[in-house]
Amino acid sequence: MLRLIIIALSVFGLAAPAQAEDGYELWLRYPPMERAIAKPYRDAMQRIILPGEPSETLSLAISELERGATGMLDRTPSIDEDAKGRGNIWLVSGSDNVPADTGIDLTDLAEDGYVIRTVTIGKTSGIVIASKSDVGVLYGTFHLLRLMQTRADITELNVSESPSVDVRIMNHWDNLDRYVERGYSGQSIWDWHKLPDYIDPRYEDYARAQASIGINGVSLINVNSDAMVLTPMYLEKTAALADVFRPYGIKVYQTARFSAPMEIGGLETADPADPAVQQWWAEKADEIYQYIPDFGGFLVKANSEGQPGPQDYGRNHVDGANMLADALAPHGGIVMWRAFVYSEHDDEDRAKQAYTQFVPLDGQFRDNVLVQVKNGAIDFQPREPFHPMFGAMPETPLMMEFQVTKEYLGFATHLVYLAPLYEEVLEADTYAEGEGSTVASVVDGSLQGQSLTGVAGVGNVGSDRNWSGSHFDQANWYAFGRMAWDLHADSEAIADDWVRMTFSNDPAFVTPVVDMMMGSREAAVNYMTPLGLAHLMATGHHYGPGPWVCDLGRPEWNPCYYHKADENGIGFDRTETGSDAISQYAEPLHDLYGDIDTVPENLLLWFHHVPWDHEMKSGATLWEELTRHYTLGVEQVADMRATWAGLEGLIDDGRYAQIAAFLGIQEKEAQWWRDSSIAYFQSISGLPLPDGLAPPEKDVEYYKAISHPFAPGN
Ligand code: BDP
Repeated sequence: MLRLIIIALSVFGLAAPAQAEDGYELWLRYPPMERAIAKPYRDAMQRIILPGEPSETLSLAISELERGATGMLDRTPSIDEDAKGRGNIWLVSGSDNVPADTGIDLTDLAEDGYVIRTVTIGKTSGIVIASKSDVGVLYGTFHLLRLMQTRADITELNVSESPSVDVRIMNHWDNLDRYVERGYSGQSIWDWHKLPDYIDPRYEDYARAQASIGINGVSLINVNSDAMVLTPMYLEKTAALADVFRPYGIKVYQTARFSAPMEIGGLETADPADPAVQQWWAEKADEIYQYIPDFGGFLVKANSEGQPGPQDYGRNHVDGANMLADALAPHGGIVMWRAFVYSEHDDEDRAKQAYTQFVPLDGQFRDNVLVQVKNGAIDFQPREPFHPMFGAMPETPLMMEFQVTKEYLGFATHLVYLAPLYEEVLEADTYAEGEGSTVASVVDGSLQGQSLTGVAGVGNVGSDRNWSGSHFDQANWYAFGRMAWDLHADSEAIADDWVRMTFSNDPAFVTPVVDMMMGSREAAVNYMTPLGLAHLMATGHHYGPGPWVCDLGRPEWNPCYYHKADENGIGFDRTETGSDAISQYAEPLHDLYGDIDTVPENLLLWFHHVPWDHEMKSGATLWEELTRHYTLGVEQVADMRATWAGLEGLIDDGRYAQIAAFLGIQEKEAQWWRDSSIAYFQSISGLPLPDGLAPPEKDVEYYKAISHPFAPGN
């Protein structure tokens, strides 16, 4: 019987293998291992030991091991109740089932943590993958396979892993009509029209990929939400997706439109203080849990960019979040209330508004509310200082929101590996409780003692065959999961794993590609927004440069608002003489950022309006340095392209060629960014170009006239 279930799962439970090397298999390809090194891996994979009937989740772990072993080693391990000799892999779920005499103690592990250990039990030996839960065993299985995929030594394993945070969620910004806001990889993968009756096999492949990196939550639609998703018709569809995801340890969440009681409930108000509104949400929650007993909860964008919210009724974020939290609490659900708020009716520096609104509310949110904060105070820019809310709300759990889709970083075609950006933010010291108060320690609750914790990533998954719109953007999805699991994970080590799993273990390929990835984010900063500049992208779609845009109705939608270039200098004065945003940072950052001589140069223009002739650390003037950074960014992309050209033949031609073409686009666009930015800022500074610097190809009017009305994702 057991065997039958497993065979059935292997044959029918997963989608048919994709065509060769089109990116569909992501980092889970399992190509044949080089014969010369396969022996220890083959020896280790003889038998899977699992007493009794496996749960659905454990069956997935077994299928995955089979798939990995068959692909990499051309051997299918047998499945047994009892171990024999060497080469056993014990799958152990639950502390009570840990084999005696292994010394394995699961007590200190998180529920979904795991250990992987090489053991000898009597006359048998092999590898134990043990967790308190089935999904922990599945995570451990993926970890073991990763070690094999990356050719790690698996003869003396002693791995112990617990995730940094509880909720590790991908936020989809997908609309019900399948258009993906800020999506560059095709349509939404959720085919709402055909749900619940047709379950696209891709849903399961998606869940498998997410589980392989420890993701345990998915919010399905756009934060600019549609109340319809809470109607019975859509709850039934959502439930069908939840059923697919459940065995993979993934819960579904939905975005909750604050005005839903009016739009689909027939009420005249959505005022959170109104008992009828409270009752409507409580009943809605009851209804949702009838469809989806393990529904995760709501993600809410309220009173931001025109979305409805409690402030429409003179209430605040606490009133809104707590009402929804109360509705979900009896069912164990949570609210992720977004702090991405700013208003055109507020004259305060946009970078200050979220802190101003939220920090006074510290301590007032219910226990099942997470406040979800973007990594920076403006909006997913190539570089921003960490959001000053981190550390400033000791009584409130703050959830990190990263963007995985590259809205402001060149869409799908630019190779920009984002893990160094995530790492920079997570490792930043807030000084909230003295030195060493990193953002990571705020987010994981260790600094200020929050018990509910989470990390969200705005996803880049779509209907494109390669899921992410480009092969290298898969790395951002992958790295997001790995870093949500381990907030201290090393971005370079993740890149190394990803390259090996996705392409090849050949050092002649791995080393240069990892180097290229590691430098790629800084290259993008250089050719787009160097030295602390931000938000200079063209209007609306954010594709390409638009630093000259100054006339939009809402001031904070204009790039001019952010760079404030004039004949004297450039940059946003956020010191006491300006918006005083520096006062939102703890000491010594307040002073460090506030002083033009001590602020890190890569944030200079974020915090200061700086004269063009200001002397930089290099001895050059700001103007010279700015133009050099733009130029350097283009050179860095040209280097990436040259590196890639030298790798032809080391991987399959199909992926090689697409990446080569995309790097060509990136170089062209980096040049466009550089030339247009220099041309525009020169028209303001009136300064000559530094000696030896190539002038922009065209004049500024040429660049201003470029328009892309159909750029994607808008
Ligand atoms: C901005 C996007 C916009 C989102 C918004 C958000 O341009 O499409 O709706 O963030 O996070 O970056 O709510």
